[in-house]
Amino acid sequence: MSSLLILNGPNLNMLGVRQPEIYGATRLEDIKANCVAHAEALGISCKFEQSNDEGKLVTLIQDARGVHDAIILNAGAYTHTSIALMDAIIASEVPTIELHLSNIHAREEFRHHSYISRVAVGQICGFGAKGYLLAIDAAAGLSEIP
Ligand code: CA2
Repeated sequence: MSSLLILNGPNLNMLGVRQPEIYGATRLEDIKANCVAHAEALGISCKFEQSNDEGKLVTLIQDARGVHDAIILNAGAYTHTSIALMDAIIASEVPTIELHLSNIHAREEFRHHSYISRVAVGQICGFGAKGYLLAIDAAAGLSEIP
């Protein structure tokens, strides 16, 4: 594991600005800094991106093929709607870890279904901003998973 892509979907640029009771008070810029530092400590280089645009996320996932060893994806609300993101993950052949700040299974029914889960190696949710660091640890250990 030497190169990681961390992708964030729609509205996650609002983190720390609104709804801190659900998503926490940490801003996405701070999460990015913590991720880069944590990955570097593990000897992993890390690219961190956010987009509100489904097509841009699809392109970033496609472009990860042969470039990044793993993707950590918080697809935001596209998690529950996007066959396009699911297909991009399949096409990229890059092992992908699904991530959510909140525990989507304890929330509204419409958040319980994830198109990403069908194609992800695994899912981390409910641990807030700390989940990003847990996901990096999971990515670092991917080669140990049968
Ligand atoms: O828990 C997560 O990480 C989610 O991916 C966040 C998405 C939500 O649609 C998913 O069901 C679960 C929403 C991100 C919106 O983020 C905001 C942050 C601050 C203020 C408003 C929205």
